Amino acid sequence: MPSSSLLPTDSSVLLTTAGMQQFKRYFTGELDPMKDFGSKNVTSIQKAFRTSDIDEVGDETHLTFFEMLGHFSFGDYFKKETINWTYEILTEIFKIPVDRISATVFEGDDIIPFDEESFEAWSKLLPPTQVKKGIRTDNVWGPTGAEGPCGACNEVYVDDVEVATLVFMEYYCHLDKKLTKLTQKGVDVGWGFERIVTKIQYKNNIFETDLFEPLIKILPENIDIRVQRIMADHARASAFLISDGVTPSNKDQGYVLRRLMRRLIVHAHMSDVETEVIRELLLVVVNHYSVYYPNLNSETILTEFNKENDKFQKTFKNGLKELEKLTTVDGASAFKLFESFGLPFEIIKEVGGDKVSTLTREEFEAERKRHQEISRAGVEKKFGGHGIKEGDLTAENSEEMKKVTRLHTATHIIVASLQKVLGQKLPQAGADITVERLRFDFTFPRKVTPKELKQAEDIANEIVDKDLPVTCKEMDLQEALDSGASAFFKLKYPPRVKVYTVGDESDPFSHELCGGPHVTHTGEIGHITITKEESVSGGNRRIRAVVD
Ligand code: ALA
Repeated sequence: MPSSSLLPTDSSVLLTTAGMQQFKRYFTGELDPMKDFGSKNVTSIQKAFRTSDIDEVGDETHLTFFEMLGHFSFGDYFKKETINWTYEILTEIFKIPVDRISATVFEGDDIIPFDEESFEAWSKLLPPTQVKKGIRTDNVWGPTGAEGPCGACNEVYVDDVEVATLVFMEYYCHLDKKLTKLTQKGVDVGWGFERIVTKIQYKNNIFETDLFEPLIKILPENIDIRVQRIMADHARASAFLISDGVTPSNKDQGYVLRRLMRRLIVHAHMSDVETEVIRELLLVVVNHYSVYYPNLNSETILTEFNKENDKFQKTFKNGLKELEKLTTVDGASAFKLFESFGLPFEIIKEVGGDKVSTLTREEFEAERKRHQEISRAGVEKKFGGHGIKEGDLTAENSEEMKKVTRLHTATHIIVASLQKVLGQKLPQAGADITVERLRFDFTFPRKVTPKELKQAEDIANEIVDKDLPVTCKEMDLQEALDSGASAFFKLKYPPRVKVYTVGDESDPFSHELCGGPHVTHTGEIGHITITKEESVSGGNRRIRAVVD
């Protein structure tokens, strides 16, 4: 199976962090792998991004963006096979001596029992000192802060580097952390590609492999090794994020990308490296990887980088000066440096020396959140001085209100249809509805082909024909986001929000935060026709459609 986008369709996570995410519903049995793949076993090489590792980047094994080699069983092979194959590939294919291999298995607790089967399987292959029992935090794998399939796992090490995790899916972990048994057993294996390459190529660390060598080579040798690694990692990660449709912003995925790019810019400045070198790094990433990832687009990547660079160059040097003047930096003053000069937390922490020794990421993020809430409260929606208004819509009279309401629900349905056709979440960047037509913008790196538009239009009309219910629930913002509702990129939301669902709530066709109003059944919309797809500024695409 091809890698899914770094922007997941499953909105319970910000970015794709593991190979299993695109297969969640095959593990739960909701979808049938025989029907969709002709097999109960699939493999993939998945693009993955872990914000949680950002502070570790610079050491010998951690990255933000990495490739995960995965193989998966949905109700087919299980522990013994997986463990034997893992051993076989390590020793026979990768030629790694047995004495350098070790594994950990779950010791058991009052919820999930000791993983005896794995323990025995490994004990047949490795000497007793190389098979260890581990605690829940290391040897049970499942979704963090979300729901999904989970189970006991084995960690596999070469020397003291973890190269693979073998997850044996047996439970579903609910939002309240309760576990229920899955109807079938599954396997989710993930290998850290860069780490195993390090071992196969007899290198000391990931940055010495041929995956990173072309990037490190561009950087002057006299720069601090940690900085070289951060720059190589962040350039690679930025190129991949941009190509999957992320643009820098102060929110969500855009906030992650912005920090990576700004850290690149400040490090280049402090190490006396020309900004041009960052562009070169980005281009090398494209050259190196585009055979495998043809959506890497040097033009889009450079355009986004240049825009961010132009903005940030104007402010960051003053920010650094300001930081110099401070004697101690706490969450509030660090946030001020971000707000006024754009300095990301990572940079403040890196260049602040003693004055930031007590500053924590949590403190900074808490301050950022507090400010977002204040500015949200200050936002006032402005409506025209005439006509009627309801929720997000305005119209001259009630007849027109009915029409714009149909167009409004059609917008949600077209967005969801397009996401299905393009196989990824499309960050939305604005919408405008008049009595004649609907129009909305979204971030996507290329033109949507006429064929794809037609497919989306067909899906949308199928949804209309099915006359599905459209329901609305009011809830707390966080609860809404946790329930997987899509949110508009640039809008600021109040603490209580409405979520509109098209279709059955247990498996909604569309699930969006929105002020309404909407039709109550999709059949009321009438036939949907997409009339135009075009490019607008900032890497965004724009779609117009009519209903009749
Ligand atoms: N899903 C497992 C991981 O991400 C393989 O480590």
